[in-house]
Order: sequence, then structure tokens, then C-alpha cells
Amino acid sequence: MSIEMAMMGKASADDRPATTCDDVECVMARPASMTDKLMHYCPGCTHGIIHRLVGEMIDEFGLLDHTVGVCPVGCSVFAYEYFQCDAIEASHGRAPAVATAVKRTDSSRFVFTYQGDGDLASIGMAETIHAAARGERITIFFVNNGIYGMTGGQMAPTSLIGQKTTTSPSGRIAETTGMPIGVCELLSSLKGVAYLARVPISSPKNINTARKYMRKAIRAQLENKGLGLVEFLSTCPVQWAMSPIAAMKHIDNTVIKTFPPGVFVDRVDPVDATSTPMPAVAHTGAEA
Ligand SMILES: Cc1ncc(C[n+]2csc(CCOP(=O)(O)OP(=O)(O)O)c2C)c(N)n1
Ligand code: SF4
Ligand SMILES: [Mg+2]
Repeated sequence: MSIEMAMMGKASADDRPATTCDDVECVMARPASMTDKLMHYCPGCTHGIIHRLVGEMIDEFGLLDHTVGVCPVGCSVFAYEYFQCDAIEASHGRAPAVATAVKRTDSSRFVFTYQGDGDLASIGMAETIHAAARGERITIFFVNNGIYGMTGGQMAPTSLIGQKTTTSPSGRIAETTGMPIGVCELLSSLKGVAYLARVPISSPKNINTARKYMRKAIRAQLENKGLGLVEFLSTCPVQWAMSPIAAMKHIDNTVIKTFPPGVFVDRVDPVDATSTPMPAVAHTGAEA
């Protein structure tokens, strides 16, 4: 079945798991594209929220039978356990290369990668840039929590100046370790990118904005326009040594100063179809 046909047969509420509560109205259920496996993430970690958003999107576009997820190394290494779709585990940083192979082998598949910042912006930077430059028809969900969560809180390319990590115990210093890498800023000059946006996962309003951005990034692939990437400004309360609530506030009060949210590239719905490439301007992330 083609992706177009799959999209016509969108998953409905009837496809969702039945609730066990007969005497209450079910207003929210697990997306049909997700398993009932208990997640292993720490309290306050936004990986779980982003997983749910991915599941919602697969349901919304009716893509479950056509999706291949490419999972990373990092805290989300077991992401394949949480989705009902087919999935492949890539070596650290290699997810865009694996996704390229899957998509080129069977272009009827919807192919996404789910990657942390150590995975995507450090060891996998070459794969990321070249997949974007080639305009691969893949969708990347990029979880920027500013740290190597899984391996004990080492500095990532996205760690903030002054951020204390296990490899920068006095705080990151620009003179010796450089400035944080803005992945959206970096990729926005590449013509193969069809959609690029960054959103904080810090409030229900911003999560709604994330849904809007994810729809566009998915359409970039389904409409054969190029690579789509959404960067999620995410928490790691454990390695940041913060409470879950303080970690959320930290995103809004501090992280967004280094990583301004917004849409960087939109060739999916260009404002002016005759003006390509789109200027790489970050709009405010406050728009809903
Ligand atoms: C080739 C290779 N180098 C290093 C590692 C060790 N390693 C595993 S996860 C990880 C960091 C993951 O950080 P990130 O991608 O930001 O994910 P997070 O845990 O923060 O979600 C590292 C360095 C590895 N598994 N393979
Ligand atoms: S170490 Fe950080 S990124 Fe990993 S699961 Fe815990 S809170 Fe999430
Ligand atoms: Mg990380």
C-alpha cells in the first residue's frame, strides 16, 4: 500500500486500546502506535513525552503499517520497545545513514530517526550533515537535553557555556571546548532540508507547538520535499541535578537563550512559492 493510501486510512479512536474502566468516559488513551511497555526513563525526563508525540503522529497520519523507526544509542536506546512499528537499532550516531538505506530501499515507508544530542550532534554529526545535504526523505526527531544522559552526564556539543557536567566540573568554558552547536542554525543553510524547527518541551502550549512542527516535518517526507527535523529542547533532571519542575523552568529561563525556538526552514508550505530558498530566520517559539 502506498503512503497516500495509508494516509487516507487514518487510525481512529476505535483502533486504540480498550480502556478497562467501564464506568468512566475515556478522554485520553495510549496511541495505537505505542506498546503498553512500562518506560524506563527517570521521573521528569521528557523522552517519554516525545515518544508519545511520535506515537500520536503515526496514528494521526495512519502510518503504523508503513513506518520504520531507527533508534539511537543513548537513554532512548530501547525506543523500539515502545512503538508498534518496525524498528532498527543503529550504532551510535549512524541513524541517518541507516534511515537513508531503509528509505532508498523502499520509498513507500515512512522512516524516522529518534536521536539524542550526543548521538546526532557529536559522534553522528557527519551522518546528520550529509543526510541533510543530500535531502534524504527521512524525518529526524532530535532530543537536545544538553548532555550525555545515558553514560553519566558528560558534556555534549549542546551543553551550555558554564554548564557543569562530569567532564566540565567547573562549568563549560568556551575557550577550551568551543561554543554550543545549534543544530538548526547549522543545517539551515543546506538546500536539502525541507523543514527545520526547534521547540521546548516545557509546557502544554509548547507541546502543542511541537505537534504542529512534527506534522510539517512528517509532511516534508510524505510530500517528497526533503529532510525534516524537529529539535526538542528537553530535560535531563538526573544529570542536571535538578528536580523535574526546576528542569522544566530551566529550559524556559535559560536554555532558550542559547537555543532560540522557532521555525528555521519551511519548504513544505513556503510563504512565497517562488522564493527559494527560504531565509533561515528563527521565529518566536511562542506561536501556537
Ligand atoms: C561508538 C560509541 N561511542 C560511545 C558510546 C557510549 N555512549 C553511549 S550513549 C552515549 C551518549 C548518549 O547521549 P545522547 O545521545 O545525548 O543521549 P541521551 O542519553 O542524553 O538521551 C555515549 C557516549 C557508544 N555506545 N558507542
Ligand atoms: S539520565 Fe536524563 S535523559 Fe536519561 S532517562 Fe534519566 S533524565 Fe532522561
Ligand atoms: Mg543527550
